Amino acid sequence: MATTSTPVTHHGGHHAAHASFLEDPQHRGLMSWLTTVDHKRIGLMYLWSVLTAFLLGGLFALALRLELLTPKEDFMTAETYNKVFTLHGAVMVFLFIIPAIPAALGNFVLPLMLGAKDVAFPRLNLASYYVYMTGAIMALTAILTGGIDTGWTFYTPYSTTTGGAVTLMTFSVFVLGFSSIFTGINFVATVHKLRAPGMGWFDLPLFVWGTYATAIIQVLATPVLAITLLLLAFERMFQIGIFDAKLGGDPVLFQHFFWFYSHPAVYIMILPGMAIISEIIPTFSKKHIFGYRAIAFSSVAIALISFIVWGHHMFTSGQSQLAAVIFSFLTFLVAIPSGIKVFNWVATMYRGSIALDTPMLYAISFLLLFTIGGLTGIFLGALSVDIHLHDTYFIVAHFHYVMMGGTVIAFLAGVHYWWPKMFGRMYNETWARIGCILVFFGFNITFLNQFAMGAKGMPRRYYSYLDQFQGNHIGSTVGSWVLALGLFIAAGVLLASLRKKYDAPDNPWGSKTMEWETQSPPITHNFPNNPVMQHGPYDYNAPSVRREA
Ligand code: HEM
Ligand SMILES: [Cu+2]
Repeated sequence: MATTSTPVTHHGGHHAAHASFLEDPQHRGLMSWLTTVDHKRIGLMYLWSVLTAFLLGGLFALALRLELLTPKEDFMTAETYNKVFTLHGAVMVFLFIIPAIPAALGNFVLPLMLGAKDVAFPRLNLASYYVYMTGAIMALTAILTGGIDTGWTFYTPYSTTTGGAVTLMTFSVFVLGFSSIFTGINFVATVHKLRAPGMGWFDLPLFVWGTYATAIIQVLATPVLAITLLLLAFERMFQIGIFDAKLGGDPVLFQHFFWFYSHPAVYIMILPGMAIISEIIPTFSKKHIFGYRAIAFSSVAIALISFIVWGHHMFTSGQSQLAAVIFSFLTFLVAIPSGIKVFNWVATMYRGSIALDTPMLYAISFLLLFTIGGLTGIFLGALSVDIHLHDTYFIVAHFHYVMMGGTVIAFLAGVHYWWPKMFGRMYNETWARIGCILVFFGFNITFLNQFAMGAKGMPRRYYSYLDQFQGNHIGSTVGSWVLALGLFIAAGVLLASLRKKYDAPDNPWGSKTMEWETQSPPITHNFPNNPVMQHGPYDYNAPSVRREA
C-alpha cells in the first residue's frame, strides 16, 4: 500500500530551524496564551475547547444509546431522556460542530495558506474566542442548573412554558452566535486583503473558497438566530405574545425564524468539511483538482441557495401546498452543487497515484458517508416521502450521516492532515488507520440501523418503544460503542505523538499549498520572509518551493 510518510521536501536535518510559535521565547507562560493575538494559538485554543464539547456531546450520545438497548425504561426517566437528547444535540451543534472547522482549523490554516502573518483583525479574533467561552460557560451552567427538555430546536409553544434553564440556554446560544459572526467578519476581510503577492482569486486553495462561503453565511444568517432566541427569551420572561397563540402570537412563526437560520447553518457545518476534502484528495492523488472553478463556484452557490430552502423542515407544519412544492423543488436544486463536488473529487482520484495515509482514508470515508447523507436528503425533499418519514429515526440517521459522517469525518481528516504542521510531530500511522476503520464501520452500524427502523416508523425522541424495533436499537447501540472505540484510539494516537520531540518535516505529504512552505510548527509570524506565490495550489508538475534557511 503506497504511503507518503517519508519526507518529500524535507531539508537534510529537520523541521523547526527557528523557535516555533509554541515555544517562542517572547511569548512564554499561560498569560501569553490568554492574551495572544496569534491566529495559530487562538486556533489551538478553539481546537481543545471544541474537542471537549465533542467529548461531552459524545458521552450524552452514548448514554442515549445505552438507554435505548431495551424497549422499556432502564436508568433514565422520560424527563431525563428528553433532557439528554436535547443537550446532546445542542452541545454538538452550537459548542462543537459550528466552530470546529472554521474557528479551530480555519483559524490555524487560513492565513498560512494566503501567505499572511495573521488574520485581518487579530484582537477581534481573540475576542471571538472569549465570547465563545462565555457562551460555553453559560451553556454548562444551564446544563448543571436543570438542563432543558425542548429538543435542540427550542420549538414553541412548549419552549415558552416548560421549566428548566431554557432562558439561560437561549441566551448562551445567543452569545455563541456572536463568536461565529466575529469569525466570519475576520475571514472575509482576511481573504480580501491579505493574499500573498500574485495570489488571485483563482489561485486560492479551495479550502479558502469553502471557508469564505461559510463566513458569508455566518455573517448573514446568525443574526436571524440571535433575534429569534431573543424573542423566545422575552416571550418566556414577559409574555409579549409573539409565539404564544393565547396572546395572539403564532407558534409556527418560530419554526420559520429558527429554520431560516438553521438550514443555512447546516451549510456552515458541511461547507468547511467539503473544503478540507478538496485539499486532501488532490494531495494524496498527486493530481491537479478536477474542475477547480466548478468546485469554487459550487461553494458560493450552496451558500446562496441554502437561504431559500428552510421550508423543507416544515412540510408537516401546515404550510400551503404551493409553499411546500416550491420548497421541495428548491431543495432538489441545492443537491446540484453538492453533486458537482462529489463528481469532481472522484474525477480527481481517477488515474491518480493514490496514497492511503490516514487523512486520505478519512477523505474516502467522507465521500461514501456524505453521499449517503446527501442522497437521503433528496428522499426527504420529496413531499410524500417526507410526510411519511418526518420525525422518525430516518431523519436522525440522515442528519448524522451529513453531520457526523460528513463534517466530523472531514474534521478528523483535517486534524490528521494538519497535525504535523500544528504540533511538529508525526503520529503512529498504523494505529491512526485502525482508529479510522473502526470509526467508519462503527458509524455505519450505528446509523444504518436507524435508517432501517425509521423507515418502519420508529419515532425519534422516544425513550421507550415497541418490541419490534429492539433488534435495530441493539445493533445501533453496539455500533456506537465501536464508533466510540475508534474515536478514542484516534485521540490517543494524536495525543501520544505530543510526547515525542519534533520529527515532522515542513511538508510530509508533498502538498502544494503555501502552509507547507514554512517550518513545522511555524514561527510566530508564519514565514521568515514575505512569501510570493510561485505556483498554483494543485500544480503537482511544478517543482517544490524550498524554505529559506
Ligand atoms: C458520536 C456519535 C453520535 C451518536 C451515537 C449520536 C446519537 C444520537 C441519538 C441516538 C439521537 C436521537 C435521540 C432521539 O431522538 O431520541 C441523536 C440526536 C441528535 N444528534 Fe446525535 N449522535 C452522535 C453524534 C452527533 C454529532 C457529531 C452531532 C453533530 C452535530 C449530533 C447531533 C444530534 C442532534 C442535533 C440530535 C437531535 C436532538 C433532538 O432531537 O433534539 N449527533 N444523536
Ligand atoms: Cu434543511
